[in-house]
Amino acid sequence: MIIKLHKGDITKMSVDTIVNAANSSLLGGGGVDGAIHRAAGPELLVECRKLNGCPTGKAKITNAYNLACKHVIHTVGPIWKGGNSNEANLLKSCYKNSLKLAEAYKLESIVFPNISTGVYGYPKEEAAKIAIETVMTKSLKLKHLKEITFCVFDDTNYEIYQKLLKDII
Ligand code: AR6
Repeated sequence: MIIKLHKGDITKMSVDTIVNAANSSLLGGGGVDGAIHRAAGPELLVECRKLNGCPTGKAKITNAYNLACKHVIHTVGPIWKGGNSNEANLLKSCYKNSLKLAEAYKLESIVFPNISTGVYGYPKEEAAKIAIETVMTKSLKLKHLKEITFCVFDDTNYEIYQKLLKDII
């Protein structure tokens, strides 16, 4: 299993699947969700309309249309409400359910954005710890996935991930 850290735009990544930090309507939005829908083209929204949304912590998969990857896994992160509203478990579930779905589709590579750390306001360091811990724990049991990448977009997340991953290694 290879775990990578990449700084840049997730929509440019040619892997089996990228993960979208969506909202429960799955009908697009701002941030990484908006960027993914813009780059994929309008057919992505047409497919998403048929999915009837997605609860927080769960994940659904679609085609990737004009993107360089093959699939998009849409997951819905929790909105940060101070930490006592099951946010940590829900965020953990986003990573777990996305990996489970990728495995079910026999995918070999997946890229995660920093789910919930933008508009949804999850504290970045806490979110990074959950992301890394969940992926590391789950990765021991995966059959098909060979490469998991954390795609960071802002400098703060880049520094946090660099430090946490270095500490683990
Ligand atoms: N590539 C990689 N990461 C990105 C990109 C990109 N092109 N653009 C932003 N990020 P956010 P959330 C990072 O707000 O907090 C949407 O409107 C960004 O720096 O996109 O889960 C949805 O529809 C941040 O670290 O997602 C929902 O309504 C991370 O992606 C809501 O936002 C997540 O920021 C979801 O909020």
